[in-house]
Amino acid sequence: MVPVCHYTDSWQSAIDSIRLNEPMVPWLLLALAAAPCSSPAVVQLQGAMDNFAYPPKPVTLSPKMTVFDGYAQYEGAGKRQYDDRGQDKIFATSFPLVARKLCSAQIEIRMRRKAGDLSNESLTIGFAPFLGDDRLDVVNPWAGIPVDITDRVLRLDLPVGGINRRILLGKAPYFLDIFLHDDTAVDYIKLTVHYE
Ligand SMILES: [Ca+2]
Ligand SMILES: [Ca+2]
Repeated sequence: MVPVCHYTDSWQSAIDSIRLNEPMVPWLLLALAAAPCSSPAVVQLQGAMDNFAYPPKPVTLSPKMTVFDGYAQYEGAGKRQYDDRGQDKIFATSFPLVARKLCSAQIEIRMRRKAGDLSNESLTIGFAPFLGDDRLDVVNPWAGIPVDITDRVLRLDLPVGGINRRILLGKAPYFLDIFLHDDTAVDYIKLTVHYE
């Protein structure tokens, strides 16, 4: 017989007592960790898979991404949309999430840089303004890529424990925020998740 896990009053009150800025206790980290994924993939695609074709396609910005200092300080033309080429343009977008426990999450980003650019680019993924545990991942998407390679598809598996913590314990609305600084054009981004 398959055991069934029910929330109990004590379990729920324990969750209610935890605030997002407090250290996580080991049993809660375990509860939020990924389980084996057998459910169908749920895919969100932003932009269009059209090889950076003009015109630019709109990004989606969460309320917190919109006011994030690192983004808000850039004026109109300094903000990049999908398929928006050129240098020194900040890119940001957000994917809406539902409050349902995930067992896997992956993003796929097709990106392009100027030939020969020795990039110090920075890709940040998490929950704006990306403080503490809300910064799930920070990478240089061009690290280790030869300078004559201008296009690549980056796939990243995201830490689902950190996402579950936000969407199950935090306050709505829930968005996964993506922030890219600042010489990389983005063709599209695909977010693929599996729910438990
Ligand atoms: Ca730059
Ligand atoms: Ca595109």
